[in-house]
Amino acid sequence: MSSDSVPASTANDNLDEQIDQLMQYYLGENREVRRLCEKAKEILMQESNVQPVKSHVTICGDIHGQFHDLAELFRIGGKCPDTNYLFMGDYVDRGYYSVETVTLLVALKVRYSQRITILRGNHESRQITQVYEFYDECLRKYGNANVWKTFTDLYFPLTALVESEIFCLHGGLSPSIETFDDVRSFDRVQEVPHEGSMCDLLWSDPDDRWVGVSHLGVLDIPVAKIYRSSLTTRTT
Ligand SMILES: [Mn+2]
Repeated sequence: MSSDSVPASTANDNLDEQIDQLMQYYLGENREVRRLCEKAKEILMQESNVQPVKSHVTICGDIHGQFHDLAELFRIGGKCPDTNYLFMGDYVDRGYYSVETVTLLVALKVRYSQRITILRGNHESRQITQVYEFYDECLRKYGNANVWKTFTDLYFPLTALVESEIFCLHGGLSPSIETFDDVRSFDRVQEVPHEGSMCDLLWSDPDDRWVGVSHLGVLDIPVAKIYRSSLTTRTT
């Protein structure tokens, strides 16, 4: 029987079991991780570079392999799908549990695609993860780079727009982006370029001199707020 013919309820039972394990620092097997990522990729490829998100949603910043912090976040904020989540990138590097962290988030995305949105951060990149910890962690935990390759081939959406009002992204705006359609038109299935507008979305930092002004005026709809990845908050 091909995997496609497994009834959805059975597939979900298996996935629920897998998620329960992943919540306990479980390190997925190479094959399991690859299967999860294949399913996640199908879902993610349907999503926009400016992914629409409905309120209420809890918006979270960098996790950076700090699995304990992610577990604490779910403990305080409620588990997915009881609470809807929007993560703004940087799941890997720095902490010791990058694999466990990103595997759990991707598993939740596969199970509850409408309840959790996962954006790309500047660390969701082959180049950066080789300089920092994720690549080495995969080698250490799996003995090869397959899992690293699988995760860095996912290409999460670049930004999200909550209720057409709150623009969420990992980095910041770009002087060369004038409309949301500019963002929608990027081909995001690539390494983050070293310069240019897609690089700005993932890398730029706020500048105190421009708070409240920034490049807001050039976006094509009034955006009430812009959330960057350094904030964790809940919309009302
Ligand atoms: Mn970061």
